Amino acid sequence: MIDLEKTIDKYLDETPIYDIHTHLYNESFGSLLLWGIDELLVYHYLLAEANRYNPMPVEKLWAMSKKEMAEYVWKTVFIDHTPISESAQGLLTTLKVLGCPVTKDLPKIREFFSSFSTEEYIDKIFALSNVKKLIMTNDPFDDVEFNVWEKGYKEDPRFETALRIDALLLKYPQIMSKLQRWGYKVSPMINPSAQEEIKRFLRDWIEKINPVYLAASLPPTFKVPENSLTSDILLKCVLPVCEEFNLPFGMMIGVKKLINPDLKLAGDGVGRSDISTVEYLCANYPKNKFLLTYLSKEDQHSSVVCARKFANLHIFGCWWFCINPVIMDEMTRMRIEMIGSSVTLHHSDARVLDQLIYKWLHFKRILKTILTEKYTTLMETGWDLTEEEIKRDIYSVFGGAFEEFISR
Ligand code: FIX
Ligand code: ZN
Repeated sequence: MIDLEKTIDKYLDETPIYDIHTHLYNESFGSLLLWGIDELLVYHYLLAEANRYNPMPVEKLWAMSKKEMAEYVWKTVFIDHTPISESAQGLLTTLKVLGCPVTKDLPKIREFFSSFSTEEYIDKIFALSNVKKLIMTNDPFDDVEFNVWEKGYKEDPRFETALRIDALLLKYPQIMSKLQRWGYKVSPMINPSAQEEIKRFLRDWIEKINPVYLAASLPPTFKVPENSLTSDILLKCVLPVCEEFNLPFGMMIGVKKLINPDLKLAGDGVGRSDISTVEYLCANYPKNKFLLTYLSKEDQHSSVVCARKFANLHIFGCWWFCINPVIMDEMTRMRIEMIGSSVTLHHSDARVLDQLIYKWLHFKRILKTILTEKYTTLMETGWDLTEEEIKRDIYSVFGGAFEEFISR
């Protein structure tokens, strides 16, 4: 008879994690790689929370230096109020695991971070979070990133790539001139020759950055098929190339961009989506593979039902407004109860390297309770559950199922 709690603790702690969606960058991307206390403090989740407690005129907010903005968030969220929100607690969890003094004295915290080089800090975070590798978000239409790919990219096997095509799908008229400047003979209408050029662009970037998948963040209104540029580009260009390279297309659905534009990155909202588009894609494009995560809590159940119907659909993560214990608990239970371990239960979506620590540790706390319950009822049937099977399950939901899905 295994010691259930000890075994679950062991493998939650020891199982290397494959973090399949982040906004992190390896060291060759320079200033795009964010780490340290000031970056942690100005994270857009915390900035939005500070703005609620102590709203600032928008011109004053964005005139602040990063150091000033960090001090505004620190004072507002951590000193003038109790840091009980998930993002605030997450920052403190990270400090604790790093061995940094968890003090109300911000200069003392800053002193701790000043003692690391970027290279040694990257190694430290991977070791402490037990993330074995992560997937970046690589957007060819971002000028800073484009220049790195042109001039300075150096591979670090811990940082894999994903080709992010939001602009191609959602802002084609605005980025068409860029494609033309790069030598792709595209036109306003997605006619057969434009389709070929868009496919050539996708093939060129797949060859250049070797992505694990293509992906886009999509609005709640995302619908295919429909008479739209998005639908035409997706169905006539993206999916054929994804099939050609056996790459999944990742859909992150439910973002209402800039419902409060004054908050910039912190200004996005959430909306309910319609699962019928995902059902249509999975059913009508059986040779394509799809990844899916919904932003709305209310859409989680339909995504699990859809995943149960289609083996070419892999659902993942507790995304953004779902990365809160109350929602992570509900959606993780739904997933395990309906599709077992054929799912990637979490991703960090980290924008600041240090966040890998708390985004995973806080999720593991939830998963420990759920797995203990599920294995207890399983063993009560008389099933002879082994330590190896628990190890296998945790490996699966921490990226193993994803690796199997992409290797098909
Ligand atoms: O589209 C995305 O990948 C989102 O995750 C981001 O846009 C969002 O700002 C974020 O970082 C959420 O965690
Ligand atoms: Zn993201």
